[in-house]
Amino acid sequence: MGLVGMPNVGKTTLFSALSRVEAEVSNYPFCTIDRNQAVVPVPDPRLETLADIFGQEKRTPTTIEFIDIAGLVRGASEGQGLGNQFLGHIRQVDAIAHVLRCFEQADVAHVESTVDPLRDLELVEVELALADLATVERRMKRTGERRHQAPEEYEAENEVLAELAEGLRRGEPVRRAELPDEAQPLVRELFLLTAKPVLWIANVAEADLAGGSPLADQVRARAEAQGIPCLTVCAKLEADLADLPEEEAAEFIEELELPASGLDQVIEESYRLLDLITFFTAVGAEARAWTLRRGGTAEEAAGKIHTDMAKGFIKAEVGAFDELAKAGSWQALKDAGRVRLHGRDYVVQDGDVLIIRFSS
Ligand SMILES: Nc1nc2c(ncn2[C@@H]2O[C@H](COP(=O)(O)OP(=O)(O)OP(=O)(O)O)[C@@H](O)[C@H]2O)c(=O)[nH]1
Ligand SMILES: [Mg+2]
Repeated sequence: MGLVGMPNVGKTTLFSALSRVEAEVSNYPFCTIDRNQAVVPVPDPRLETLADIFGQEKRTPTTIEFIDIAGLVRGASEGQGLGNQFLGHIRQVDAIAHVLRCFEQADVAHVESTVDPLRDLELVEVELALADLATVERRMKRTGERRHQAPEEYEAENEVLAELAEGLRRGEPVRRAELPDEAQPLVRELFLLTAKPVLWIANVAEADLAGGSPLADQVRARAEAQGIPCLTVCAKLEADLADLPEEEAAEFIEELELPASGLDQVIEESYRLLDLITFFTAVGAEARAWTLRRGGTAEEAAGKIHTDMAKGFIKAEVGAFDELAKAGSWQALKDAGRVRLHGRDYVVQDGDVLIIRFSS
């Protein structure tokens, strides 16, 4: 997950809250030069229940990786700011969290002088679209050069590329283009920035968290119209809370009558956006949550745990978490006939508890 946005909108502040480490924060634009990476645990109450059922002390959540990317400015697609380098960083992430500044704070400079999240949103989207357009045009040139060798391939590919280019010239992200299924492999191959799934994060002042913010409302309305997930957080408060011991933070949240942790929302929404599912294991002394792409098989799941498990895969015993929680124990679930034996091609479901049988 990449944190993207204009300079001084609060990306690094949010990132340091996420990573619970102090990344460098300053009120000068471009303080993030190298990208920062953090591996963040994904909160999941099911893991606690599972560990209690199996009587395990050790609980290992699954994780998601966040990358704090430096601010993007007008002209980034042509190399302004630290343009190209950062666009390269965005290219490597699976999904984007676009942070939008909705807080006014006189001593924090805005590179465009005023606080206007919708303008910022469009500005960044246009830069990303222009960067994609350059990618598409380069590819068109290459495709064109092969026109005589493979005319049919050329035609098909050129058609898709032309359509992509047309939308991008209007500043429209590729994710909004209605492309035929045949176009998808090419889109994937091009690693287009605007094809990545995105969520918007309205970063508001602490005072606006409870009272509401007209600027965040603007962002939310736009998000709803475009079907994009949108969250409101106060990055600064999240960073402050992350520094407190857990109990104090919880008291603080209650006192201020804040909604559930904004950070958890960011993590959970990101996980959903990446289209990942969670499966569980509870073997030996450890209950553990694991990540799998939606549609992944039992064999792939085994491979997440250990390559030997995938290689020597025999069968998987599978129980659904909800049924297990109701049954109260694995044995009770078994007695009820709700533990199934599946082969390597079984498509793992979110919440499955797996016991893999394998030969080593
Ligand atoms: N009042 C207020 N200030 C904030 C909030 N979030 C960030 N800031 C301040 O804004 C300034 C910039 O924050 P950063 O997190 O460094 O911004 P950035 O988006 O990483 O900026 P670049 O790395 O330059 O692209 C810092 O002084 C933060 O303390 C917020 O929610 N409320
Ligand atoms: Mg930063």
